[in-house]
Amino acid sequence: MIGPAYSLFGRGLGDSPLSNVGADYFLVQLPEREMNKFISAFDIPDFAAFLQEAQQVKQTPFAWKTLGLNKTIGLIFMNPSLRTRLSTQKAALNLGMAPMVMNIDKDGWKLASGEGVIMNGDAAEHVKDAVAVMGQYCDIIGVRSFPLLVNREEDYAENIIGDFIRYAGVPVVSLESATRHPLQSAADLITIEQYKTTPRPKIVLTWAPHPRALPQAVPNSFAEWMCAAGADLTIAHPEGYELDPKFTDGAKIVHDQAAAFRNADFIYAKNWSSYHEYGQILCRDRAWMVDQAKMQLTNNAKFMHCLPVRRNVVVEDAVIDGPHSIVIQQAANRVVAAQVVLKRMLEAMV
Ligand code: AN0
Ligand code: CP
Repeated sequence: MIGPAYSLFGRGLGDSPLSNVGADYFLVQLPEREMNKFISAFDIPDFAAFLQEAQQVKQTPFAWKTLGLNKTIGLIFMNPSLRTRLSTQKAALNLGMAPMVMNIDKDGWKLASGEGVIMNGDAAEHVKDAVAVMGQYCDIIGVRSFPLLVNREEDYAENIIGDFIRYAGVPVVSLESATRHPLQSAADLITIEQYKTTPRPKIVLTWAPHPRALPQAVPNSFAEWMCAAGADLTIAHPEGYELDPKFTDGAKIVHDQAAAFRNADFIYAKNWSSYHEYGQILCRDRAWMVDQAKMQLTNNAKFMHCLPVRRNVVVEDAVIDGPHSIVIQQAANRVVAAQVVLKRMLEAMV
């Protein structure tokens, strides 16, 4: 519902949803309409207004179909993607933009990075030059680059997206970086607002097993956005899977999954590898899979996952195919989230 009664986790429209993130943030905050990057929750200083815009975009997706006329977005992928690749193109097309997609890992030159590097190895081009050139062809650039999960300091320094911001000369959108996936989290926030039946629902982010070591980007980002929005967030995971505390300030952290599920309104499942024993798989206990028995403990909770998901490893078929699963609606909201972000960037250009 759009209107004066609108609220975000019980907060009024005039309240700052980011008031719990500390004073530093407000010092670096951009003016509201100047949006030259979208890499974290802090690039949305007005969650309630963002959600209102999302409602408008959902209702009338083609109302801004000339806003992006003669504007081009480059979507640069260093890793695979289904949803981000298609939903961001769809969002750009709804706004009248022309998308160009490049799988730079397969179709581009191998890139070097870092200052002063002597490029006598595999890399034919420096990221500095490649990104500056992309900026000549594009009005907005999106980039996906996963962490290598070998060196925590390197991954958490976010050098790749940092290089894009430094050298592109145009606004940059994260399509999932080493430590965050903000377009996913924005869609998750929109989805929770859409399906919540109480002002401040109980939201549970639960770790679930997976055969491969996965990034912490999705859970980091989900926690960051939910905490910034003032949500009631519980994070359940086996010991050793604590996330970087800078993302979880305000969340309750527990190791008893069943206890966490009690009275939950939303269950958000995701695997991640260890942050402390960086990139390691510490637990393979199948009991952490989300199944019907555990969902019975909840308050008829909606089931969420960012997808792609491994069925009967992360979540049982009966749950993901059941009446409380909203994973497809969640994926549909990726278009809405991307369209609000691109719309804001385009509006700041005119
Ligand atoms: C990725 C991850 O966990 O970050 C992408 C999720 C959107 N997932 C996989 O690699 C399976
Ligand atoms: N959820 C998500 O970002 O999916 P893709 O990796 O398929 O883009």
